[in-house]
Amino acid sequence: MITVAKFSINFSQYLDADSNLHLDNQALTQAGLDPARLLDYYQAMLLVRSYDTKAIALQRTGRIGTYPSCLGQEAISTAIGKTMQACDVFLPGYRDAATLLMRGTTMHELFLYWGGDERGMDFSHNKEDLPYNVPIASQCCHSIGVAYAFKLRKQPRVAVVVCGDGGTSEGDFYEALNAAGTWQLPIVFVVINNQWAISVPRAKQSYCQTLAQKGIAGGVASEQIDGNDTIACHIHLQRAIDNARKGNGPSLIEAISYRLGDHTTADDASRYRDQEELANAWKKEPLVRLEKYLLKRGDLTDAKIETFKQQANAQVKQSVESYLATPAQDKSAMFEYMYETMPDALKEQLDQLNQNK
Ligand SMILES: Cc1ncc(C[n+]2csc(CCOP(=O)(O)OP(=O)(O)O)c2C)c(N)n1
Ligand SMILES: [Mg+2]
Repeated sequence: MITVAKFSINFSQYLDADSNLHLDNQALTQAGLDPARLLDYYQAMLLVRSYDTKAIALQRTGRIGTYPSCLGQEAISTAIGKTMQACDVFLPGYRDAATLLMRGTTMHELFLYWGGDERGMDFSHNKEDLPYNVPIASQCCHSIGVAYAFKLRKQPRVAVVVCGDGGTSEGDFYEALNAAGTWQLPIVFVVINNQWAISVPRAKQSYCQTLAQKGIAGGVASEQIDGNDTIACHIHLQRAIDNARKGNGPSLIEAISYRLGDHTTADDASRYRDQEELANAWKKEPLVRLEKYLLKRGDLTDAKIETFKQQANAQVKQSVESYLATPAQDKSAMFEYMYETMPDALKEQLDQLNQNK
């Protein structure tokens, strides 16, 4: 017997859970992570957390619908947005508000969407990014179409698609990996492994040692990183995106993180999740990890933190006010998005709606 193929999956972490950096300054500078850039990340994560907290409060008071919190995933999600170029295309799941915000989507737009108004997904900035995708992992197949178009047009652009640990069990995920590998498409797949798919824990999701190794089967360069380590997220995403842009093919990054909140506001995770596991996960969360590191370096002070928090909260408050002041669309709007020419069955329903007004 001979071994015909051998694989390994690397795991990378630079800023550990205790905020110690295992990377020399030269490598940090080479990666473009000077103090100003790291502070920019910190501020971005603060803003995302303030937005996320307010979104939950708005749901609790009946002013938006069901909402999926991104608490705990701020490092990987902001890094995706900050390492992509404006010309690239982002394909989100439903938990990727942080990336969309970094791409230029406004908070006002996100609140509109979660409030049931589809105009929120008609992005004012990143026009070619796709809207939130709720059917699990189908965005992976959409990313094949996007990246294939880039390749055909010979454009140096990259599609970045996110799915969850649960999403990696879907046929769409495997099919997309196979196509991306076979055609060597400019795609970066980011699997945000937050350890839970609603109430299904990672251990029951797949017998694979890593989710990253699923990419290897499709011929996609794959690795694992600490998704709560901003520095690892930035460096490895930048590398994968640059490679795809240069024509060096697709990559998959499994970002290890943790869903610190409920699955959505319609869930109560305390019914199925061990409180000790949750308490341990809080010790590894990304925002405080970066905060402690920047404080240690003297690049951040308690006074600056307070100012940044106030600035973030003020921005969120303003967006909430503009959202709440937006008049609702006419109910007929929900019939008008799907088809260029409305089919008879829909016309009938629209007529009924108008009669009942
Ligand atoms: C095709 C499909 N099947 C089932 C669901 C119901 N569903 C919604 S979220 C979810 C779990 C997804 O978990 P994961 O991929 O880990 O993403 P996370 O919510 O943790 O970010 C499921 C099964 C769905 N939305 N789409
Ligand atoms: Mg998950």
